[in-house]
Amino acid sequence: MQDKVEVTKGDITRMKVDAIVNAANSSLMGGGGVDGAIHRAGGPAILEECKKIVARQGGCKTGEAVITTAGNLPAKFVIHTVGPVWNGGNRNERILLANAYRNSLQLAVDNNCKTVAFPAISTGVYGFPKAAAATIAVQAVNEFLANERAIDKVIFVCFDEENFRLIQSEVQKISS
Ligand code: AR6
Repeated sequence: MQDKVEVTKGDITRMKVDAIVNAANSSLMGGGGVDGAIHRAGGPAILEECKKIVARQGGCKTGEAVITTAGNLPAKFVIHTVGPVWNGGNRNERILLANAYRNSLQLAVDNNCKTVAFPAISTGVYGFPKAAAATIAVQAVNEFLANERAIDKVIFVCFDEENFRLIQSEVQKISS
């Protein structure tokens, strides 16, 4: 599995993969951070599809995921997932974060995506401690890949040095 997991530093909007994952919020109406960057770079087609999803199912719950076009981005799809807001750790945050990774990957499989790029979900505005988030993210992805062979590559795209270091160290653990 570990040979299917990569860590890189940079801007997820530039990734030429089947699907990039967006750290969205339940409204699916855009926001700051990576969400803002994806909508800005991808153009209005993404928000248009998000609005249709909202009309159909009323947004996206924490830990769940939805898929749209990637608009002008080099990726084919954007998978919007909602990570938990960190509230001290006793509000099911860890499970919900793992669910966000798992449900995003399942949606990727359901849409024939073989290469998927993730940002460090919940580690920005939502305040999830980065070290704990890195452990959960790599574990959830690794477990998923152990049971599902349809995914060829998962890339963690880290915007900051701290996440890059933490996630790389977690990936090294599963490789040793
Ligand atoms: N590429 C990759 N990673 C990025 C990029 C980028 N272009 N820009 C930021 N990051 P955040 P959250 C990293 O706050 O904590 C939004 O307003 C960033 O360094 O984007 O899940 C949504 O609408 C951080 O490590 O997402 C929600 O309301 C990581 O992406 C809320 O923020 C996640 O930070 C979601 O909060």
